[in-house]
Amino acid sequence: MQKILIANRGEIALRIIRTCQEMGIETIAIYSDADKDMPFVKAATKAVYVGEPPVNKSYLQADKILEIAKSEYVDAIHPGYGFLSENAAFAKKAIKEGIIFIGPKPETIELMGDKIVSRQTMEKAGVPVVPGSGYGLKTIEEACSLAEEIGYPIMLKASGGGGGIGMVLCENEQALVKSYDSTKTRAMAYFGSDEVFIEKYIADARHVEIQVFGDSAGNIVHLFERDCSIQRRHQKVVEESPSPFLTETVRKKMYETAVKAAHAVDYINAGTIEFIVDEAGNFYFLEMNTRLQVEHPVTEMITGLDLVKWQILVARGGKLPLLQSEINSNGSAMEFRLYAEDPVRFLPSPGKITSLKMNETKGVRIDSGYVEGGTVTPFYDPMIAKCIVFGQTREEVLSTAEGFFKDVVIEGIKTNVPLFLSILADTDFQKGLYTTSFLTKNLVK
Ligand code: MV4
Repeated sequence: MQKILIANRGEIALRIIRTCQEMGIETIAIYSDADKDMPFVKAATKAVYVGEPPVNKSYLQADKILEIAKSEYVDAIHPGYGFLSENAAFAKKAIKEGIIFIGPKPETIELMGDKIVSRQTMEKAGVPVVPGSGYGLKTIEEACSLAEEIGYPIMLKASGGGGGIGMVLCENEQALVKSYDSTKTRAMAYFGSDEVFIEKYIADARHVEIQVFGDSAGNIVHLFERDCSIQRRHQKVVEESPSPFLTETVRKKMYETAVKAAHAVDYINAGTIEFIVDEAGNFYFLEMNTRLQVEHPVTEMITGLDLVKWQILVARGGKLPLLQSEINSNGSAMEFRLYAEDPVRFLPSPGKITSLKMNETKGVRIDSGYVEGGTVTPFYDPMIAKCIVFGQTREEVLSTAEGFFKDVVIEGIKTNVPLFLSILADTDFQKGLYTTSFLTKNLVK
């Protein structure tokens, strides 16, 4: 593998370029008009114009991107996260052109994209799933009688959804009747399928995911967990590993279950098994993300591994570099997603970053997509950087993070740094006592 096209932008494009440089691999970046001055464009071996700023005219232009890949004679495409990273048709087309797609098999992407089929597959493999219908509902009567059986509150979920999109919480039958048709209509419009199913709603839970990795020889390992319970409107804000909540018994069971889940689909490359964990420590499969995730640096900091390097090694047909017994978790790591946003109203705050001062001191890693003087445009996700803090203990991480964010100076745009400081000052958070309702209950009025 001598040349890789990066079908992405911002911090993740830079992150992939860094590993490629270390491995002596050339990189082709693609960029829209809005991104022509971005650091990732300058960092790549070569950058090729892809289109106008809107995503449908640039980073989602599958055929255009494949044309560029062919004309640049790349060996592989790294899709990053978002955009085309979980688009099975794109992966298929790349492979048909003789280009390696750095990710799992297209069939796996497809299977996991269907939340009913993925649920059924996991259930068959002996992976616990949330009590629910597990098949597409035919009528509102069927939905109501099932919900009655399971017990309210329930969640009505679209089969084509995921990541919190296309799901509605229903506290009672009245709410279910009210949401049923509109959820189906919306599912049809967004995902091209109006199939919906029901699950019991697991309240006050933790959202814990397990990083897994597979190679084409059938080896699969886990790389421990990430607790992603600190979210707002399904937007993750802080992720950490180890999870401060899991007991050693539950933790071990989750690792084993995640590896079993990955084996059930002969998983290749980097993937994440998302679980919801209730107060008693029961955990249930929610979905599998078939890509490198935004929060992968948390895992890199506790394992000392380079997950992008592993992705490339495996995509080349190589074996996983380490056995499970050779992979260790050390210390504690926390990632803060720094957004150009109004911290009070949680709305994007695009604009020119006139000042960007962050000290990458001991215990801090910054994966940034921007430099001072850069502009956050309204066309893409407003995340400007990920601040990953690590140390020997969680206490050390909390103290390093507080010191770090107190010194951050960003001008020209609003950011969510004030939110990080209030999270860090919260005594429940300090004790590791938080669930998916933490932000709305404790901090956001
Ligand atoms: C759930 C759930 C509780 N019960 N499903 C959100 C993201 C997507 N992967 C699935 N998600 C959830 N599914 C059942 N049956 C809780 C979540 C969830 C969540 C829900 C409301 C508010 C914040 C949340 C954060 C993480 C997960």
